[in-house]
Amino acid sequence: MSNTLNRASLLTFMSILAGSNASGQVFSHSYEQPALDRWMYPFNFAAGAETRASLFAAINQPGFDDRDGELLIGFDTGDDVPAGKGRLSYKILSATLSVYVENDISFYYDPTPDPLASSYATSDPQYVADADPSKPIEIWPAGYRNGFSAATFVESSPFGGTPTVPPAQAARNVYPVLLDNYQAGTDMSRQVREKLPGSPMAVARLYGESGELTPGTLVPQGTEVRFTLSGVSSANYVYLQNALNDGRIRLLVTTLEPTSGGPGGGTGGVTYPRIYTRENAAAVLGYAPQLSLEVAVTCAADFDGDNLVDDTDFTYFVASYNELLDARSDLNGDGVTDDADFSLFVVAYDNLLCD
Ligand SMILES: [Ca+2]
Ligand SMILES: [Ca+2]
Ligand SMILES: [Ca+2]
Ligand SMILES: [Ca+2]
Repeated sequence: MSNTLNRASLLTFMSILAGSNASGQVFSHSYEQPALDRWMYPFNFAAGAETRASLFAAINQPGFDDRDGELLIGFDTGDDVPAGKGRLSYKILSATLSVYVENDISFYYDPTPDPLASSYATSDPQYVADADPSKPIEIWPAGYRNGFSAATFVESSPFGGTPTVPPAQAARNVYPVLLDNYQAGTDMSRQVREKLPGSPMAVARLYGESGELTPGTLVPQGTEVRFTLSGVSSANYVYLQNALNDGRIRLLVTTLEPTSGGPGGGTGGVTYPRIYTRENAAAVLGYAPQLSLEVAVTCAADFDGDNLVDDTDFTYFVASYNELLDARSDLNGDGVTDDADFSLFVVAYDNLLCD
């Protein structure tokens, strides 16, 4: 009992101390436009300079990826959140990425994941009907091939390797990737035809001037497409931590909303989202892709970034520990939270204050 009281008093004292003598620090920044945005589409001949990006799928069309028209967005964060502190130092307190709809009343708002089988051919025995109109807009980590990486792929870099003549199935240099805790990845470009299970990092919620749109309604021009990147899965959290450590966040905005007849939608008109890029004249009006970030850079066991390792952090730790294969409370950097991490947590908890 007296121990508890002593600890409580000490905690109050240390909280005051932490405010003035913090080795840990919280960094907040809002980016009004990205360092790069690039429509990833085989027939884009204005690589990086295009003023809008159409998001659509070419499902089961030989020569094309299912996720065909995508938007790669990159923010360079090193000037605002110091890079190179080691993955475990980065605690994402909040992160929101927003892009804005360029076309008017062309697709419906779907805020919920659809079963993958709803994208199968209707003749497929596993096919199920989509319960709500359109497909959600998704965001994925970026995977690379042909020697490219987040450090080397710029918005004017080539779309893909062999085959060099579009369309270029399985050849895009940047692709949406499904990661595990160890950051081994699967290219999800052909998720439908390969019937790959796996969810995106987040699906978008859509907002207009008077709040969130009503699901199932047509989406007006200028609508905010908002992705909440805090509370993402363990593997995606590790991806974001690594990105902050490298000073480069790269993400792909995609959808499985199908099209036919190319970006113009053929004779049926456009039925998929188009997104403003930073090169669009409307970008100066606030329609460029944007990122708001609040990140604590602190000791590994301080999960809420207040520079103390206390009961709040213990509660957070236990949640990951109970999941076993969860990397969000990983303290020794092996990609899982287990007894080895618990031993490290106890030491940090006893120390209370981050260095
Ligand atoms: Ca661009
Ligand atoms: Ca749907
Ligand atoms: Ca803490
Ligand atoms: Ca571990």
